Amino acid sequence: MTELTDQKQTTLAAIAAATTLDALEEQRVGALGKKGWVSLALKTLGQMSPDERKDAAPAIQAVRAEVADALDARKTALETAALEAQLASETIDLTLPPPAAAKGSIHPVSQVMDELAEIFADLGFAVATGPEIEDDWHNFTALNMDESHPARAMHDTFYFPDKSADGGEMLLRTHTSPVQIRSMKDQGAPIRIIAPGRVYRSDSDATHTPMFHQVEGLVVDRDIHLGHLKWTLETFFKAFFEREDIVLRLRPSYFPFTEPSVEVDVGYSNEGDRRVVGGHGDAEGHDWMELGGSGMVNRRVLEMAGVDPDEYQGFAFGLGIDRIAMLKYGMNDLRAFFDGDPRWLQHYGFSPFDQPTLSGGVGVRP
Ligand code: FA5
Repeated sequence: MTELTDQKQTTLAAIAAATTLDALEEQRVGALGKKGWVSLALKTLGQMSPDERKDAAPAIQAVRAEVADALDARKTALETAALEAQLASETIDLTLPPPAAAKGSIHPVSQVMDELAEIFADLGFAVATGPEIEDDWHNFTALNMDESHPARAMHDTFYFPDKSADGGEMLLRTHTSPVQIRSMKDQGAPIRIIAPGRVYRSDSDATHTPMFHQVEGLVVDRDIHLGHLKWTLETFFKAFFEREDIVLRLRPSYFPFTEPSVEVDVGYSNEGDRRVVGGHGDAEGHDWMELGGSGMVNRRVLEMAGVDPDEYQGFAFGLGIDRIAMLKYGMNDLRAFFDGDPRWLQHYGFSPFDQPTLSGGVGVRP
């Protein structure tokens, strides 16, 4: 028994002195493991007489319990100390400045759409929208392009495999002009709207992308004529480019939905590799650039949209937003607009605080 007490004292001292879980495990195996001294002592009970066993058994069991309790207590203490040390080493100093991270920016196309809305709102236009997944009737037929019309071939259209509920073709709209039809059907005349948005054509090079942006303009009222169209576009471009020397050229053209139709060109000059709007396109060092199409709304279109063409006339225009953004902010490849390259966005993007306003300026440079 004395031997057992000595072994117990030695083991309890070693447990108290253990500083790692491994050292503690060594003590457990040495005492309570299969060949540990407590286990060996328990095995001696079998050879004892019943009287001897009566005294020895509770004594050995008491030693066993004492050693097991000491192991448990020391294990808990070591684990708590390890956790506290880890927590102390992993503190976060909230007073440190945040690490440098790329900030988001407003895409030039979104910024230009806001500029358009601001300028046209001042001229009394509301902003209208329509679906990008359109049916053949709104995109073509109601715009005076029935199924056999050759002008349909001018738009490289993305069609969907499934037809609409009434059996018509479904497609990605090829221009914003279907919003003219939807707005007139909804609101009737008189009407004054712009409709900015995405359009799709299977077309791609440095100045054409399969998805691009247009803004449609539509004014329908009594006694509207081509002079109103020219004044509106000139007033818009002067405000948009923030310069007075904007010269527009209206070039005779053809669109099935307008009659007469005119293509809108703006005079510009080259400064290095940048095109700068302003001046007469025929002047020395100048040229013309096409910005969009326009014209007087064809009376057949008014009829199809439920407006009486004997009472109302209108003009409409469709401008390429990406093109006017490139011209204003000096990018030279349209494809970069849609690459999502953070360096390009950082350079050409806008801060959310650069809200275009007529009083503060619609052309704040980033
Ligand atoms: C039209 O889309 C007519 N709906 C415009 C219109 C509206 C005419 C109302 C009359 C009345 P057009 O296909 O020319 O027209 O396109 C208009 C403008 O969109 C072009 O002048 C050009 O600035 C821009 N655009 C056309 N195709 C692309 C393209 N693939 N990528 C970028 N911009 C384009």
